[in-house]
Amino acid sequence: GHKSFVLWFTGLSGSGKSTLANALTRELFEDGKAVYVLDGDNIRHGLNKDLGFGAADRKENIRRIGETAKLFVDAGVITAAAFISPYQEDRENVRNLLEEDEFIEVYVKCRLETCEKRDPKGLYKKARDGHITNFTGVDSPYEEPSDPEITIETDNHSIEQSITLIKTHLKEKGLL
Ligand code: GGZ
Repeated sequence: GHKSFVLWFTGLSGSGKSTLANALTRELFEDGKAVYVLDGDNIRHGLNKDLGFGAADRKENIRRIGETAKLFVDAGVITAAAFISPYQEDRENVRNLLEEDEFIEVYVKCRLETCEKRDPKGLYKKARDGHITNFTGVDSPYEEPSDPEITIETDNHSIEQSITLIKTHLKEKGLL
């Protein structure tokens, strides 16, 4: 068996969290690891479909995801969680659920302008036009991590470079 842990990807919508989480876990899977990705597709449509995007719902969203990630780690699975998770306090609470070396915060840093240009689902446009409210970066805050284990600047790094950075960190920590 291998050591399991949570890679917690935080960043703006369109920063590349899910893309990185999926690309990295694919590689780990091919190396024979037990991996799983928690993201909006499997959490917000299921367990958390009762939650919206106000501050209290986002907090509860992250709390439940943290507890879920802890269960996966207990089950021996390397878990990648890809959520905006805009509040420092909520991320700290998840960190505190886990052992010191089991929570790796990955700040997927990307200029708002770049995320907005990518706008893969057209949500920034909807937010700017007032069709969606409480949109992160537009009319809802994003609190940058103050001391993340890893920062990836997706404006400047390719997916492959980013994965290499993360894997290098994990190897240095003896986790891979
Ligand atoms: C932010 C929203 C919103 C609002 C819908 N604000 O780019 P996406 O589409 O695929 O990822 C975003 C996702 C954010 O959900 P999270 O669970 O990661 O958010 S949080 O951690 O803050 O609870 C976006 C979509 O849902 N989306 N409305 N108002 N993102």
